Amino acid sequence: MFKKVLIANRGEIAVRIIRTLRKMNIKSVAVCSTADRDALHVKMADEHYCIGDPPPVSSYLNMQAIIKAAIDSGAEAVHPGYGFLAENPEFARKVQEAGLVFIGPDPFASETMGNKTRARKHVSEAGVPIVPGTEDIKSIHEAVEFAEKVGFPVIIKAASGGGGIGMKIVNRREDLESAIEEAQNRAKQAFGDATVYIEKYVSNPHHIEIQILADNYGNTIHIFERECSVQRRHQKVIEETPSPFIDINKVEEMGESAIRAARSVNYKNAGTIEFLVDDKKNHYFLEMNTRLQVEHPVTEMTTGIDLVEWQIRIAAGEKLNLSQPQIKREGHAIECRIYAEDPVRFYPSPGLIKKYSEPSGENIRVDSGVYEGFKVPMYYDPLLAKLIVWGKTRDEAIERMKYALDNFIIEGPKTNIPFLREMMEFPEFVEGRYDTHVIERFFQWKKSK
Ligand code: MV4
Repeated sequence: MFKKVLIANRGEIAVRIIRTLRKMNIKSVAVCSTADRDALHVKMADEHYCIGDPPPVSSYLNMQAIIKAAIDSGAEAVHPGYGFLAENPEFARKVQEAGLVFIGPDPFASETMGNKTRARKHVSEAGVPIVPGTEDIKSIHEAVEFAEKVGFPVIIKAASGGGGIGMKIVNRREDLESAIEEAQNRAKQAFGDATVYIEKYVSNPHHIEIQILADNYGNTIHIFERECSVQRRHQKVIEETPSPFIDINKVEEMGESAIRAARSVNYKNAGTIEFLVDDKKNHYFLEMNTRLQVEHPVTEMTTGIDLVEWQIRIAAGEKLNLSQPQIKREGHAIECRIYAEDPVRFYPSPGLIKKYSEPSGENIRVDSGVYEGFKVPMYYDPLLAKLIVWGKTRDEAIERMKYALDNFIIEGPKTNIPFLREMMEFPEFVEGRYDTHVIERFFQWKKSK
């Protein structure tokens, strides 16, 4: 096993990774920008290296500085967390070339999955259902032909995109040409690649994902699903497992698809396959996230599996000693993401945390990156903490979440806690009959009250 691991990240996920490193008796090395000298992950780590100025390009995206810190510290491996360089194949390659272990899949997997049309082709050839769609669009003629074949609405997506950035829904033939041009321009701006493709638009879908683990010896298992339909502007806000929308037979079917998708790129380590599920409960591959996800704790709370521990063990060459029938789950877990943001306008709200007190109690978990007196920098994602609760039933989990939200005190930055608390009373959420448009309907419900 490794003796020392560097965490190429910040905030709650860096703290989360350090916690498991400590449990495994592995020394932790933090990196930080000059805006994060007093950050919690720096205080928690056994040692730290300041790697650059506050803007991410100078620090948390600075591959050379991070790799130098890893070498100088004597770390044997690098855990990338999520975001920043986690899914960057060039970073994984550079880490490996420096003689270090990258705690994640080989660059081939992140490279293949990073290109959405390539990923679709790859998994579809392995027998995974995909939404009817085109390959990379080379002429407006191809686009028109496809849209007329499947019918409107269609959705234009960036081949180098993901996570909903640069998507455009088109309802009418006469809007298609200009929409493609606009999508190409945006894709070029956001990803440096103007390539787009078109899919049939699935209306009011569910966003459900499957967690997988794969070792270096051909063992690939799935660890059930997470329902992630509560999102706003493609930012997830609340996640839960089990999904109230699908039964265990459907989960097993999606689990099989997920394993096929992972195997198709010779996937190793922890990964997540995102699916759209339509009203008839057909599932379609959306994309694969080749990293640990923000919402991994709901899987941990219901299965008792420490996903970070398995990431490290797999990277160190251990065999998965868990077989599919051994993976059992119990009860229900819900995660609320606590953002430093204006709850009405959703603007980021950084600044000094004047008062901070976490809820505690049985079956309440808080994964936090902050503390009282910390000044939340303006340069990064405004996620302060994640609140995760477990209950024997979904109703019990919701009740516990209400209690926990009522006892989470954060003063200074504005937070979305009031929004989350109200959501726990929104009938559609409480009854578990929501889809990806639930937040829009929540605001209508509030207005009508
Ligand atoms: C779609 C879709 C409907 N049809 N693709 C959003 C995130 C990204 N991973 C893919 N996403 C979607 N892709 C097809 N063919 C619906 C979504 C989607 C969505 C779309 C518009 C507004 C909110 C949404 C929330 C979740 C998913």
